[in-house]
Amino acid sequence: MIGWRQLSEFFMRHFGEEPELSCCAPGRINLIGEHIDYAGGAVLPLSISPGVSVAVRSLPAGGLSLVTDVLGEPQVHKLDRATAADGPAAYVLELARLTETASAQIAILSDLPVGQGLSSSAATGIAVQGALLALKPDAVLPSARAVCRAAQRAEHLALGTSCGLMDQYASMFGLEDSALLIDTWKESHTEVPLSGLAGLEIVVVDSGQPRQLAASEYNRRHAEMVGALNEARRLSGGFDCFRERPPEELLAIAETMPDPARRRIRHLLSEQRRVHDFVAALQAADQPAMGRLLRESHASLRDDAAVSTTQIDILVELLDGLPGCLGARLMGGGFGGSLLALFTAPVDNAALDDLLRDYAAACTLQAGWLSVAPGPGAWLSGAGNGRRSLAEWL
Ligand code: GAF
Repeated sequence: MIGWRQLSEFFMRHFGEEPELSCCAPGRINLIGEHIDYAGGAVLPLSISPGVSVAVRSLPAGGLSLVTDVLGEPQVHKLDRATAADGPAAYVLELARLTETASAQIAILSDLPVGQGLSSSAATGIAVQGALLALKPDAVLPSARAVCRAAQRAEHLALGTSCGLMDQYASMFGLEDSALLIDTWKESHTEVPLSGLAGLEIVVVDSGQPRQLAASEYNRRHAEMVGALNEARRLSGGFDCFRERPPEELLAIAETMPDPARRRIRHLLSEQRRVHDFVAALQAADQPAMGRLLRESHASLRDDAAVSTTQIDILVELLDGLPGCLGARLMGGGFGGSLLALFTAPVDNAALDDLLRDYAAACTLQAGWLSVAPGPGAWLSGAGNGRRSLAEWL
């Protein structure tokens, strides 16, 4: 994560003065529980060490100014409705509106790869709001959960992705030594210690496949899932969250429904079971079981959720065949983007590089990989101050 010194130098270079404070919010990986967070499912992400860092300074007037390295060559942008029609600038403008900030200088730096399923936009949503709220500690502050929901809403409105709450929640509440089992229906979580991953390396592989249609396809899967769930709710005589009903009962109902509704519900139910099985495997340090669950998850994402691509399927298969790889699967929204793989540490770099060359030859796509480590959830800091957890402060 980019620290105070580098961030405040960047801020001073563009605004000529020191920032007042900063907020840093991490990206996340999702161990398991994909495409179920918008349907009330329980999911198992963990926050990682790279993330988005935001420095701010309040102004009595003059509007909002933004400088960032994520919009190409850094330069100061004036943020108003006329100039920020869509994309990242509109997103930051929406986040400022949510915190009722009319005038401020904002600098954003990120060491989180963008578009690789590590949830850089959710981290931005948390870090921008955290920093702007910290500028006015005397105001009535929203709860940490409300900040997560606001970031989610801003993503819906400004970026056009009808995402669930997993990424924002993981970025806000993440812990260095635990994954979070998030109940997205109740908006609560329990901590699952990561000691069961000892001796493993968490590898994120960027497929190199651009996610141009990702938002529209993702939104379509979301709509299909919600539509299928509403139909199952009607046929079953009603429920609030699908987890109130025995999965066998809902599966039997799903089998009477036409495709794709049947397959979407099948994914929801089987992925939910895998999340709980993964928690048990993590607690028992049963690493082969974790690998098997990742492989099963990918099969379901490919066949029932239909969010994979031919290229990603090829890459998953290549990774699964690599000595030391326990299992691999598509991670995040899908339709390109990243994969998650668990490896017995240390990863054989040369073998992995060779594999990516084979993949490049087969798919004409340049893939890359990085090993990620867990990191803490969002925090506030300033010149000479220590860190303060954002979730605890709110
Ligand atoms: C994206 C979304 F932002 C999440 O809410 C989640 O639905 C994920 O895709 C798929 O599990 O990261």
